[in-house]
Amino acid sequence: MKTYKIASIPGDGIGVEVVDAGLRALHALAERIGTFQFDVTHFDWGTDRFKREGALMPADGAQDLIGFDAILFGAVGAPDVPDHLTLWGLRLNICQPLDQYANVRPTRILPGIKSPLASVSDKDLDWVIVRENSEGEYSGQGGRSHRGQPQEVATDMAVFTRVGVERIIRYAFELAQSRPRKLLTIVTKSNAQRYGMVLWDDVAREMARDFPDVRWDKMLVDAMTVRMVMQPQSLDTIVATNLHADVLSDLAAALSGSIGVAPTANLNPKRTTPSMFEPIHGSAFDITGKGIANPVGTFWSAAMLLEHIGEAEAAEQLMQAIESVTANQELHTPDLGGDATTEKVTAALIAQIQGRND
Ligand code: GGG
Repeated sequence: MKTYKIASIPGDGIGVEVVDAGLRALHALAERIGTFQFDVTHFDWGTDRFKREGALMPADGAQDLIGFDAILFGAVGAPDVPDHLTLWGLRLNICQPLDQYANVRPTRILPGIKSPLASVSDKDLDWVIVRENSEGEYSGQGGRSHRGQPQEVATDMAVFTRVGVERIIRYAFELAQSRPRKLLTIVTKSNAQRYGMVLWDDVAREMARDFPDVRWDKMLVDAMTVRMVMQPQSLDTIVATNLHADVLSDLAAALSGSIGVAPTANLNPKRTTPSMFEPIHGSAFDITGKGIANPVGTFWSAAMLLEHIGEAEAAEQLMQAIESVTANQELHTPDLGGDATTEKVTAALIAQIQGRND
């Protein structure tokens, strides 16, 4: 029997609740299939650790994750600690050292879920957003000086390297090529950002020559928000910078019905280090501990994890179970307009995996 080593990092807020649900789903699936199992190691990294020990994770914590087959992450962020400390102290402190440069965010309208766009059906909205995950506005370059003085200055540099841009645009072309429509939209702001974003345009044009079967077009990020809402069926694979895709993928999640169902893979496509899977949503302190967090985003992220480790059939089974759960309105959590609890949804998913539909 094959054993996969999984690092579990629930983090903050509802991350704890949804990662617990996700791990239960993964164990149930492994038991049902019987050819593999999971060896899970839990890491108590997050804001509670920050309050106790002054850091969300150990200084060389990313090194502790080397050797795992994958990481299942929950969420980071707390109401009483500045967000830039928590984000940089945990999530980015893992993604950057492990070079998880491709952040992949599929968006579909799952069965039983209604898009807020009145006339949009599930066939009209089937996207994958590829978020550059290592540089751009999240490079970590910048600073703040002359604090408190009128001439105080603060910068966050948007850094784009040819290596960084080429590898993410190549990844996006390959992904677009693997999907039936072979359609890629490259999002920039190259009218206003005339250096880094023009580099993106140049690389896209050069790279397109290697993918003659992929149709591609370019959009400015502001116009892209309009196209996502007005012509969702005109899009398939989308690639954008770290910041632009962060924003666009939240819009995409909302258009698919709820951010609670949206998944993410932070991939190291070269597989030199483990990749990390997490729901898009954050820690949601307003509902933490109430037992009503939507676990579907984590289940879908777990399906992406299975696909990544080579268990494609198990991933497919998990997606089918997810879709049968979302199809049942009684299993919708409050973010989807229902009153189901995390536990009820998780139990129903596990029953589906086990072939018990009670
Ligand atoms: N599970 C996703 C999460 O915890 N996100 C927190 C957050 O603030 N993310 C910002 C970002 O993705 O750049």
